[in-house]
Parts: sequence; structure tokens; C-alpha cells
Amino acid sequence: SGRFTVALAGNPNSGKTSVFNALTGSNQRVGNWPGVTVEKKEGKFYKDGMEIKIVDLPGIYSLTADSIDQKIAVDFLIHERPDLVICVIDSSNFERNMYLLTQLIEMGQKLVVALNMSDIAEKDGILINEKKLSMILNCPVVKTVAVKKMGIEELKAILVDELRNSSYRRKSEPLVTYPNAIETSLTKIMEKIKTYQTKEINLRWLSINLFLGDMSLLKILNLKDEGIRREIEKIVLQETIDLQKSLGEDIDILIANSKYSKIREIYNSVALRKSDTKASVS
Ligand code: BGO
Repeated sequence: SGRFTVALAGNPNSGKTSVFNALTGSNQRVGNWPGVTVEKKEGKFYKDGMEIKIVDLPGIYSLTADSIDQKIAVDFLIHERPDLVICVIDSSNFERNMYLLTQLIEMGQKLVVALNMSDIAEKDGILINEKKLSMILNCPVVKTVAVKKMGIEELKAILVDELRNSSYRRKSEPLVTYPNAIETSLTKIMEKIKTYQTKEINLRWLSINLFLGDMSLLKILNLKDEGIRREIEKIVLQETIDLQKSLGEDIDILIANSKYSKIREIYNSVALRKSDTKASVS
């Protein structure tokens, strides 16, 4: 029993609103995110003596802070620390949608993945092995067709299980690794900032995003004074310049490339295309 907060994340058009409606029914209220005119929807459902509040995050492609919607989502995850995040994936656009998911994993969020639009994916001849995907991502994965309310009861049951007592333990090795030079710089920054760590902020995720240029994230750390903040900023900037010089490419491109190559590798190992089976038969 108890009360829990679950955030609903996903790309625009992934079917997030449909999942939200299917989970919460008429038990919803609409307001605004603090300080902005972006709509905030909350709803809840009850199951097995638990009250599960669902907070619908804005539809986003990424967790970097370069749009208001993305900043709202990141701020909520950092400061409100939901008990769990549902990541809604449009299965018919798996690789594109997986980008946000890799960031949520990197951030260390406790996750349940809803492979939505699985009817469209299957019509397109794409069959995703959700058991295998679950093993790779180390979190539950459930297929849904939100408009038809398919998979929603299963999703609710999984949420209850996960909130009670997750059988998934976060792996210590990261899902996505970056070129060696970047990893070395990340380690250096993590060493530098770890004494100022607050809350359960994931230092690797934080360091990656400092390299992506979001210095405002330093606010999360418990820095003693302005001098330390400036010192860290200086180190990050110097490392960034050195990396770009030695790798000959912008660091944000290299980081995105590593994520996409991991996503492609995952997709190739979990997705069966109907044309593949035809090809192997003939
Ligand atoms: C329209 N399967 C299928 N086939 N469609 C789905 C599924 C699913 O699993 N889930 C959602 N949809 P949102 P975001 C529409 O609105 O929930 C559909 O942005 C239409 N509208 O019904 O809004 C869903 O919140 C006219 O479709 O997504 C919606 O993430 C013609 O996907 C769309 C056809 O879902 C986006 C569809 C006037």
C-alpha cells in the first residue's frame, strides 16, 4: 500500500496521451507547469491498495535543456524525483524513440517501457522481442496499443510490481559508452564533482550534460562557493576544447553518434522484420 508518483515520458506522437487516458480514465486534472503556460496533466489510478499518480511530462525527443518542454521534463525528474518513469515508445519508429530512452537510462531513472503502436509496427512487418529488449535494458517492457486499451492492465500490474519491489537491479556498467578520450574526460569531471553530489543525481549523466553545454545543471550540486562553480566550468570547457581538437568532431555529435550506434545494435538484436524471414527462407 502507499502513494506513488509515476512520470509519463515519450516523444510527441508516441501515443503518450492515449496511454495517459487509458491509465487514468476520467480521474484527471489539468493545470500548468510552474511559471510557464505549458499544460500539465495529472491523473491517478488505484490498484492493490496503492494510489498511483501519473504525471504527464511534455512530449520530448531528448532530455537536454534546449527547449522549454525538455527543461520542464528534466526539472521534474531531478527535483520531484518520481518513484518510476514510464517511457512510451512508438514501436513503428523504434530507433528514433529509443534516443530519449537511452537518456532516461543514463540518468538512472527507474523505468518501465511501453512499446506502444505495436499494432502499427506489426502491420509494417516489424516484430519486437520484448523479453530480449527487457534483458538488454534491464527493466520491464510491455507491448501496448493504447487506443484499443491493449496491454494497459498488464502495464498497471507491472507498475504495481515495480513500485512494490523491483526485481531489476541497476547495472553498474553504462548502456552507452563513448570514445575513450570522452570517457577519460567524463571520469575526470565525475571525480571533480563527486564531493558536491546532492540527492540521487547521477554523476555520469550530469557530467555528460555538462559536456553538452548545460552548465545550469551545476545548480544541482552543493557547491560551496562561486569559485568552485567557475573552476568546474573552466575544466569542462578546457576538456571540451581538447576533445574536439583531438577527435576532430563536435562533442555533442560524438555523444549522439555513440547513442545511435548502441540503439542500432539493440534494434538489430531485438527486431525481426518480416522481410528478413522471407529472405532467409528463399
Ligand atoms: C489521432 N496504435 C494506433 N494504431 N494508434 C495509436 C496508438 C496505438 O497504440 N496510440 C495512440 N494512437 P497521442 P501523443 C488520429 O489522434 O496519444 C494514435 O502526442 C487522428 N486524430 O489515437 O495523441 C492516437 O500524446 C485522426 O491519433 O500521442 C492519435 O504522444 C486520424 O496516435 C495518435 C488518425 O496519439 C497520437 C489518428 C484526429
